Amino acid sequence: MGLPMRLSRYFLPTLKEAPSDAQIVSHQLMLRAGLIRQEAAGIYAWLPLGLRVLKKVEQIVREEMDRAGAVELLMPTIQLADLWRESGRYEAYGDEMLRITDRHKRDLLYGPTAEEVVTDIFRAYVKSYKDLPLNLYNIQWKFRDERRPRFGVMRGREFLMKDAYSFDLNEADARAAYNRMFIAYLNTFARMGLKAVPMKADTGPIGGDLSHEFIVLADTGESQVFCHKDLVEMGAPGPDVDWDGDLQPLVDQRTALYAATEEMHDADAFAAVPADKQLSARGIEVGHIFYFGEKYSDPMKARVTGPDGVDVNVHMGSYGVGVSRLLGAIIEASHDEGGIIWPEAVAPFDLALINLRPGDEACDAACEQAYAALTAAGRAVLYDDTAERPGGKFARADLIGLPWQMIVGPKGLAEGNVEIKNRASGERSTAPLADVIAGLSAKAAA
Ligand code: 5CA
Repeated sequence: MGLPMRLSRYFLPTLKEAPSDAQIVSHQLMLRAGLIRQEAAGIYAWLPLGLRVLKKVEQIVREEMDRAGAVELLMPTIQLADLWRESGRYEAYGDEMLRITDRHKRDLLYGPTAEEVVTDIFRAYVKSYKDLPLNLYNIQWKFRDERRPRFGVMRGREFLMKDAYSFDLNEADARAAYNRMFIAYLNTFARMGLKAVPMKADTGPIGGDLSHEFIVLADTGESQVFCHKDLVEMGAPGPDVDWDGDLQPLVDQRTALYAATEEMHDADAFAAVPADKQLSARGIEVGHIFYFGEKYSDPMKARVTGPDGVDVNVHMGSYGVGVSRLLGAIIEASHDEGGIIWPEAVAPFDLALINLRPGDEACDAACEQAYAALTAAGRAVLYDDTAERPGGKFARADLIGLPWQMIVGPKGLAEGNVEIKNRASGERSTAPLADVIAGLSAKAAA
């Protein structure tokens, strides 16, 4: 659902050709379809169509976090260097951190992640084990001064991340929190039409000893992936899991199957996977979860009083999703020669309504009728009422990849018919206007 739009009044600057420095198909298509514009290396403006998709992806992430019991807040992009000195990460983080000085010569930084800030908020308010478990998340812009920003939003310098942080009394509870996020991630990516496989991972500068990456399989991915085919086919548990029950069996089911990236690869273990179940592919990391225990709570003194009256460090985990990167990943996984094929759940509009002859009384009347009726039925319609020639309209509709196209022209209308095309399958059919409106309206209700 969402506001409908007349293309003549919209801002959709599509390009015939992508700039030559766009190397991968998702980057090319995001530029050509008018989703983003590069303002500086790794820094993008989100154009109206891109923003609509970004918000939809963000909303799916939000809903699955909420379902898993996490609580949303919003932390600032600009953080105090002193907090990072407390955790010991200020020097260690290195050149990827964008450091800023304010007019009082105070050291600030643009947050690359928010473990320190969230721990500071936690310790200010939470003093008792009775307030645990707690999982706080936000969806906020991050900045990492990547050495090689590339592939558009895939490896940006400024990017949108969902980051969640769990606080628990002990390791067993923290592991239950970790498992909740693990399952929530499987559900999140499946809702976007993606096959994301969990892989045991390195913890890097975030720290800790338990970590999984979630990797979307795509030929242009930066990670080399070795995994068991069944892991890819298994799908997500769905919304009906018992969030307060023991999720360990569901997690074990997946982690029992071999999966690794190039860095963590164990060739002998992979060789033990039956030959017809071996999958060597490439992939894109869209999420990364970490359990790191007391790594931040100890130096930053995030403590609660336990049931026995003794103060203890809380056990923490952090859970990231690359929200802006997901747009690139979805396009890598879903496109053809004509352009993007948005999965329905994240499409910027539900359908393109294409008027082949604006100014023709019958065409205009039919389009206005469809526009009003479908909007009333909850469908988000992008109405192409521009003066462009039919060929250009068809190419643009394919490029921007809305799930349906409804094509209204004088010939068909003379017999009371319009054409409907499914972007993904390419299937076309012709039917009376009223039937097509009813059919598309029913899809919204379903
Ligand atoms: N603090 C932890 C978890 S909240 C953290 O920062 N993890 S991370 O470094 O793995 O980042 C989380 C996710 O953000 C990654 O899985 C990836 O999908 C996305 N991400 C990381 N760096 C970039 C980047 N330069 N451009 C786009 N997305 C990125």
